[in-house]
Amino acid sequence: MAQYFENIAKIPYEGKDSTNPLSFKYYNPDEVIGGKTMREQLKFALSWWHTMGGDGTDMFGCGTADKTWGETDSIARAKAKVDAAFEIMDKLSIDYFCFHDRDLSPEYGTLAETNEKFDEVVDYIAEKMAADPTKKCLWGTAKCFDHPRYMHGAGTSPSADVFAYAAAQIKKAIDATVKLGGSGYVFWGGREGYETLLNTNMGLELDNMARLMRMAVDYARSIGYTGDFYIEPKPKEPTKHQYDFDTATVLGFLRKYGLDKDFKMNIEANHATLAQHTFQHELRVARDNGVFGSIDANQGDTLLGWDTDQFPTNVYETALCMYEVIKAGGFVNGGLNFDAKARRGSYTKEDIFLSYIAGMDAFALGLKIAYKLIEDGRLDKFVDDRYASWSTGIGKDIIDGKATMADLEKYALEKGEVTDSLSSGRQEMLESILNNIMFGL
Ligand code: XLS
Ligand code: CA
Ligand code: CA
Repeated sequence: MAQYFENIAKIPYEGKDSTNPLSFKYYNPDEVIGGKTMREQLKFALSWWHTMGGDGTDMFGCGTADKTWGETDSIARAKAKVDAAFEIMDKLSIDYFCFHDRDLSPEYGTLAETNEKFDEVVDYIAEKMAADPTKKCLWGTAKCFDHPRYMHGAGTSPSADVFAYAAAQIKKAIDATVKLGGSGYVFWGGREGYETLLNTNMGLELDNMARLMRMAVDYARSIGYTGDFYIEPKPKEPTKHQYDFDTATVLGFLRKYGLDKDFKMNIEANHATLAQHTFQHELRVARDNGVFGSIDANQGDTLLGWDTDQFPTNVYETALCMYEVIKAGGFVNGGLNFDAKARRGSYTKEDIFLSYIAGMDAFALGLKIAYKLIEDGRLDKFVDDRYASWSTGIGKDIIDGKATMADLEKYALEKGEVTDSLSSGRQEMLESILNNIMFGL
């Protein structure tokens, strides 16, 4: 088997004092944290689109990285990508991968031909997985936003023919996900949104999006799929307004259409930033509503208004993310998919490894810090104390449904001024505790 990265050996864990850039400083796959190995806790995944296909092309210039994998023929290239992906996963100790149908195999002249070639590549991946059962599919999805037919959306297209075409494509992507034993299927609303309401029947578009999701779930269950379905919120880009704006908006949509028992969230850090939320906010909304599922691990740039999909290196963010993941009970079918790309200027093969190492180490550190935060207990205790008035007296009566508006009026009239029942929010002290725990040098 050809090696695509012959100058790069399997990346070892060398610990925090190592200066070898091609080593992990914090990610030690077999180290046990919180009763499970890091590998089981973090469930890292490679994203096929960025890593195997993304060559740095942007609207100002062509690609800088060579992602042809030495092949010009399209099927040969698709299979070379598979070989290279498995080499990368092996050398980085990554167990999972995520894909769009068209990342694996492009479109050909007709849908039938496209499907036939796609099957050939999926079968090839299945063979590789049979030879190395440590490699698993975290989730699959369909790229219903690339081709011109999807210019006005897929499930929300004004054309019923385009809706039908998208359904056919999604059915096939579900088949592939099931064939590869995927534990998740993602709906990211690529162009499911609008540019102007002047030409848009928003009510019909949302009804149709729900219809497509209902059909997809029913079909997948009918063929024995037992994994999760995820919606991945994003507020804008490519459309001005994306219907799956943020977790709270998606929850409203799911509940309206009776889909809330069928879907969880795939939360992406950069999309949270675009929605002007913190990553932790989106995770908390998902956790509090019982719909936390999976994560697209990356980071945006707060100075830019677009989706930069950078590798995550901000340890404050990864720590607070892992804090939410642990509090949500950890990953079940989900994991940490690196929906991230090396910068256009980081174009060498080595940069693929260096960027994954940076992201994986940042999450390994985040995991360790999150456990320290929980074991330390000061933050949790502060929050518990802050809400102590809800476990006794009038607070408990309200929670137990025993207090009426009239009861509360009587209580307030008797009590007098209540400002003294408050105490300081101590934000600065808590941020300092966080620093103390993170950098307990
Ligand atoms: C784009 C999305 C996309 C989804 C999968 O912004 O992040 O890559 O994760 O379709
Ligand atoms: Ca994503
Ligand atoms: Ca993104």
